Amino acid sequence: MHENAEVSVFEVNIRFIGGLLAAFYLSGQEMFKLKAVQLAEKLLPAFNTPTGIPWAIVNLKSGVGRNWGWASAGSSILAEFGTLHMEFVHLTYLTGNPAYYQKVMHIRKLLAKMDRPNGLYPNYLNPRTGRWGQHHTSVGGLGDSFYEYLLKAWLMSDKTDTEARKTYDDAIEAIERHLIRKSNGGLTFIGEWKNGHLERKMGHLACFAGGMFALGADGSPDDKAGHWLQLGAEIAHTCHESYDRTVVKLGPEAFKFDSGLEAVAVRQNEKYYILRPEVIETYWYMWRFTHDPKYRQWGWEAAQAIDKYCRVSGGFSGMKDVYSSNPTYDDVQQSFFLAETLKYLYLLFSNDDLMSFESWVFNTEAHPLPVLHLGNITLQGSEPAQQ
Ligand code: DMJ
Repeated sequence: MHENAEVSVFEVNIRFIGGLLAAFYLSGQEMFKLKAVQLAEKLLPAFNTPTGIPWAIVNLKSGVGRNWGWASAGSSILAEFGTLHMEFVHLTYLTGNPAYYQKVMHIRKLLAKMDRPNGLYPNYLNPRTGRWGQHHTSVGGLGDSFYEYLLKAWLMSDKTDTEARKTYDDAIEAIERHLIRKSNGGLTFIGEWKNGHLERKMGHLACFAGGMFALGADGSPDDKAGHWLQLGAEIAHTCHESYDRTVVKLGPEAFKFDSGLEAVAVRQNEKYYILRPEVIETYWYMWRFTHDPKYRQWGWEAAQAIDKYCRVSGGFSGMKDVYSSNPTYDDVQQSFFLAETLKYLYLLFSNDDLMSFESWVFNTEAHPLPVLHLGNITLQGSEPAQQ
């Protein structure tokens, strides 16, 4: 932990802190809580920026932060600084130290004050100036879990965090208006917004949104629960098509809806599958809310395909081309394969009372955190922030 090494604030939070917190809640062993808190302390220096929007990367020893070289104009990434809320609220809840809660609430307040082009949140925000970078908006990579955490902040608060719910509702309304379209062949997809132009391409990552729309349906304004559940089902269908239209029956990293193409990858470097969970995640949520057996059938197809094409002698591997029956492996078993893909498959074939939605909310890495029944407890606390 005192290594002179740089880490991603987002990755450490969703995988390690989220995983340790879930391990603590599930086992009751203090050691997991202690480790989560020690790790979180190491991330706090990342928030020492002129705006309080954290750097993407922090050095565990020196506390010096920086951003990814590829990010627009030195920006931090929406899906990274916007995916800390659940874990940080739990850290304050468990320790009584208000610092974590204050950090993520500060991010929320700052975002609430900013102008949004067409009501959309760009993926890039400069932590020095507090200005947006390029006006790119995505429900896939670079944007995805920001929207997920707005909804889950509300669910995790036992639906008392109505500010989070309203922010989520406004965000997905703008997304539906500007990013969601139906293809000529009748497939609903979520495109990417780039400087006023809609790119008719959907990433595998964006497939999680089907589950998110279903999870958020109950509690949506204007009696639109049925509408959001239906949209969730349409996204699930489209993402299943992206799997079904391949040779191996596992979907590509990104697929297009353009010039006669429907739900297929075009570029060679978008044809890979790296054991990602989002499509199976959406099947699980859709199953829970509808009990339509097709979701279990689709999940089983994916499980069989993973077993057939991704199993290698040392475990499971990603593959480079889902349109080839002779897979070339990338020789990596991503950590989200166990944390998410297999967990969501397991849950898809389990009863609804296993990790019920009344009691648990899954972080973006599928680590379950309990719903907090705070009653009159205020998280701001009275103790000074420790830094
Ligand atoms: C996971 O690490 C998380 O779900 C993240 O939010 C984005 N997707 C990857 C796995 O594909």
